[in-house]
Amino acid sequence: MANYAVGDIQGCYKEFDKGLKKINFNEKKDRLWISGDLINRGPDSLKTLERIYNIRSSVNIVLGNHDLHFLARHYADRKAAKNDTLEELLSSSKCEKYAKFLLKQPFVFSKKIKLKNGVKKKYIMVHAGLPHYLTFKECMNLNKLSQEFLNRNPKKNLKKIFFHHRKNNFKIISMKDKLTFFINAVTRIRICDKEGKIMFAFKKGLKDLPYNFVPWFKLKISALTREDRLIFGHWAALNGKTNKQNIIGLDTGCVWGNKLTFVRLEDSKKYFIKKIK
Ligand SMILES: [Mn+2]
Repeated sequence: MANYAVGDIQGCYKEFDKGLKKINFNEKKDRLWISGDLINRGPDSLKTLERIYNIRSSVNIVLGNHDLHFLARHYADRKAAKNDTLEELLSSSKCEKYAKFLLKQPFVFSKKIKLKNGVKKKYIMVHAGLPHYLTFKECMNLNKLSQEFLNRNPKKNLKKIFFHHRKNNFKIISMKDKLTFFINAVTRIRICDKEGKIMFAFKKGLKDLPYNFVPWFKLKISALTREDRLIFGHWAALNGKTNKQNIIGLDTGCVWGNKLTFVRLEDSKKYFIKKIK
């Protein structure tokens, strides 16, 4: 029995399938952690969701910005983005089933795992990252409330999430504002200033950091003790590198022609699947 995590699949079904074979994934015994952005931009979103749905009792998922974008297109008439590859999924007779399935997934997931040496370790999984000032308890509480918020009225609340999704100066007044901000932060954060203020539009690499901004994981993450580990995706330009031993980047830009990364959580062994041309 082992726990494997995989980064942003983004509809790269061939590489995902090859990876499951490479790690010898056994859905009866193993668990697969998927760090969000299951679909979009890549060629096979429908097939990818189909496969994940079929092994759903063996997977832990957190939602990413592309998964939310799909939900907003399905439930909230959100316009297509220029590079969307969601048409096959959106017009499929299974679309509603898969949308309902995604809607039930969390934004933050955490579980303790027994490592090879017998030590138990807490893993936290999130798509993009965590605001540094939130404690673990606050994160899990906001996660629960955010899931309820999203499911209570998907159409209205997805509209609210996307209305504010790139606002750096979004004023948080109500609880709904707080949840909207939390959802956008954990699915989109890359950089922030020393106080934790997020610059949502930034998509480049570490060489292009704006003055006074740092990657979110350079700040002291309150939710994470030195013994815990955090896995995330979203930032392909990092190519998995954080220079922090307990913060593991999984997005290695498969959809952009690089590779898909799997990691076995028990011993941190990594498996790479090169983009199949
Ligand atoms: Mn993403």
